[in-house]
Amino acid sequence: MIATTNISADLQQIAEKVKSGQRITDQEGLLLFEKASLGFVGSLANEVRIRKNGDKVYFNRNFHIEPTNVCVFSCNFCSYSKLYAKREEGWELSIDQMLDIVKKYDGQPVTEVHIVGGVHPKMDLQFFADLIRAIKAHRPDLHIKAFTAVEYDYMFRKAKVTVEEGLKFLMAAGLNSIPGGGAEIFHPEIREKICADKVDAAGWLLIHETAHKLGLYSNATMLFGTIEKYEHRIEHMRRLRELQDRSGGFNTFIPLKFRNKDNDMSYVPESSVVEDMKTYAIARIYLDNFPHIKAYWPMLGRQNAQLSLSFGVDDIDGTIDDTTKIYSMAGSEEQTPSMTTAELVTLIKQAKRVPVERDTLYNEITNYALTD
Ligand code: V47
Ligand code: SF4
Repeated sequence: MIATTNISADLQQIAEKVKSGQRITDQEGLLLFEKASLGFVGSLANEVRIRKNGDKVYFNRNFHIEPTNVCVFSCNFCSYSKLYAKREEGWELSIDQMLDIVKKYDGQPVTEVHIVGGVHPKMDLQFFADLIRAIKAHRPDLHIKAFTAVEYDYMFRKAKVTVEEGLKFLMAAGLNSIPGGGAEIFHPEIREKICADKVDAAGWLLIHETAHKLGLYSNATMLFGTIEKYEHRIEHMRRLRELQDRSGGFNTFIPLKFRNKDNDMSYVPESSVVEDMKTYAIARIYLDNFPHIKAYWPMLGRQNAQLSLSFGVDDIDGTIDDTTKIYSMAGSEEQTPSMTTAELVTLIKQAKRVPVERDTLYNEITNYALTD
């Protein structure tokens, strides 16, 4: 229950709207960022979370493959990519090497492989279709969530195919869904300053909308805490909310906190925990048509991921394993991001929530064994 003394009439009005299940406006979202306390937005986000997901906190068992960290783009916030010209510092895996990673999980109850990496000029549409086919041939039941809109934009343009043709080609090979990366901040002024040379907002949104039309689900991210203002975060979420109204194809929204180690934006201080939790909470309140809000624990750290469960989050991603480098290279506390299912379950139970293993599409998996 929110204490209604000492808060402005405007904030009270927002609280009443949210409690009665009404959508808030951009202006109201902005007011929450600018004027509301953490406790205020936290309580409201909690109400929305309970309405949508009860006390369930979802997790899955997945592993990552990062085909390369060589990238033709040069996003200023990225600690991970090595420019093509300096690729002696980078890695690039062959299909056989990536298949060997998949084989490491033979006999283990993982349900998803998440494939994402830099944009390598030699890894093309055909290469990735062959990779997907090879993985499916080895393990048909594994859900393949692969490639960000940034990677798709590059590989489809290079192959001279439309987004629809490219996605259909990869779906025929076995692609199952699309992760949310590459969205960053949609506003052109910010995009120009933090990731000028990769796909723009319209291109990112077109790829996700086309995927949804073809029956693929996807996620959406927002990189926050660089140089954007609150109005840019709201605008970003508005464009996602509008697309979701049209397509209904987004599963999860994932706010990603900027980490500042070893990149061209190291001069920008990292956001505070209060700011992080407020962002999760306002995302939960504003994005009324997104079923889930995910805290990606390898980036946030496991303790703050646990805390985020009180600020609208109902999903803390998966068990992952130590091949995920994009955050450890950017300074996350989690230098070897790996948690067993038992550790994840304990983390959720300590927050007095109910752990639920899910597959990528949020089908619940019952009777999970806590032995791994
Ligand atoms: O788009 C890069 C981000 C994203 C930094 O869909 C950084 O389930 C913070 O999208 N500080 C890729 N963030 C990862 C991603 C993702 C992760 C987990 C789950 C899902 C999903 C998607 O990583 C990039 C960019 O926004 N990123 N560098 C950095 N220094
Ligand atoms: Fe390349 Fe992605 Fe890093 Fe940008 S964020 S430089 S697209 S790997």
